[in-house]
Amino acid sequence: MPFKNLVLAIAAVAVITPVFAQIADFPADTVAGIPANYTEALVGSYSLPEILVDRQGKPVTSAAAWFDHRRAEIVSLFEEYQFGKSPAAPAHIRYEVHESGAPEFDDLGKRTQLTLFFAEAADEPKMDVVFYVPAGAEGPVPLLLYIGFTPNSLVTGDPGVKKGYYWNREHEKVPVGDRKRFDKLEVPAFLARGFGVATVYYGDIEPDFQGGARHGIRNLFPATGKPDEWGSFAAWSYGLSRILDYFEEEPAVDAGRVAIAGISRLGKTVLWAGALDTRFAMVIPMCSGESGAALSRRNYGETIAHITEKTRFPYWFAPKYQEYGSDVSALPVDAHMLLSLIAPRPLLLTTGNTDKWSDPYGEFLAAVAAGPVYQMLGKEGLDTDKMPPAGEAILKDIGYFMHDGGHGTVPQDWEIVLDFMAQHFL
Ligand code: GTR
Repeated sequence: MPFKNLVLAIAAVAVITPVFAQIADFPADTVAGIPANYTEALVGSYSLPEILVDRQGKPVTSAAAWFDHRRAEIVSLFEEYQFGKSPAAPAHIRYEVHESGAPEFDDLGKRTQLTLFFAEAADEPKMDVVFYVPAGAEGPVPLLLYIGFTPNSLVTGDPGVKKGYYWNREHEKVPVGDRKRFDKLEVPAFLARGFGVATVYYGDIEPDFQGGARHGIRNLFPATGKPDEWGSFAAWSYGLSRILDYFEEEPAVDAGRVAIAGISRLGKTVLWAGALDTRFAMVIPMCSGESGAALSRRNYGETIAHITEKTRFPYWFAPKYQEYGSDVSALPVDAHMLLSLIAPRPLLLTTGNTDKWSDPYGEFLAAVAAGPVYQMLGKEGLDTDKMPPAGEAILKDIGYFMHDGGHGTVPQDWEIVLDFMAQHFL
């Protein structure tokens, strides 16, 4: 659309709708042939499924009832309708440590590199993990485990890290070579605050394309062909849990204080990983959006219809999820319930005020709606239904921070992550 028309369209929308203070309305757009709404007044009305009423219709009023059955009911609903059912954890994990405690970052930290194998006999698939702990640490340290879009050498920018392989656009696994660094993790910032930091490339667990399952860990398990067959999010989550299995055997890391973080599709991944595996002590989905922390029932930005459209990402989910693109109100779950599964553990959502596709306000509302579960478990939700302006964080047991900017992260997000980790882990 020419710029002048765009300005007029924004002005027209602004006149007829009360523009939500933090996020300016925007004209509709079309993705995969499906229109996307960016006007708050056109979101429509919806009612969220009750978190604290069980399947028999009984109110859930105590921590005992939550842990006794309601939480498990919600997990099964997400398995059945959204993410699919993951296999049980293996009895034993196989790994090889290639390097241990190498001094790095001007002696600020010590680096360890290992490869984790998913099968006892076969060497593929396998994932490379690198982690750093502060050089002066005397005991096991709390750590952030980051799942990244690129191999570890690119995420860390550390020339000592094994270069690795990545999946290119042609769906081939190729050496990193001199590919440029992006998806940057500031390792020294974590070390300086007394935290360890680890990273893994999601493509090592399973490549991200339709049919990628046969190159990844799902290939190791018989396909069920059922509506609740596990999708990529469940596969990537399974990989993260195996890294935590390793940390339980690693004396330098406190496996009881491991936070997980990921951006966008990997933000959705860490939410499901944290919901399934309660050993993760903190969960940080960054701009996770639709089918992550944002309410699917809001018709704003990406919807289930967009995300599961056949040319896009149906393979991320259980096949059944696709049925709800045309009728989200029939879906028995929504994002507020996914967030509630992290309770009572600390949960930090980061978003961006111009990242409309991911619906930052929908993430805020989901966090508000998950608050009663935190409160019932003796913790603090956001304790407000007033969205903070961009640049201002709320950091309770649920945290919410919207940066001024778009999809992804800005340096300020990472300062908030470090503050949130310090608040809960130190
Ligand atoms: C988009 C997708 C989003 C988000 C994003 C990303 O294309 O629609 O749900 O996952 O990809 O991962 O960057």
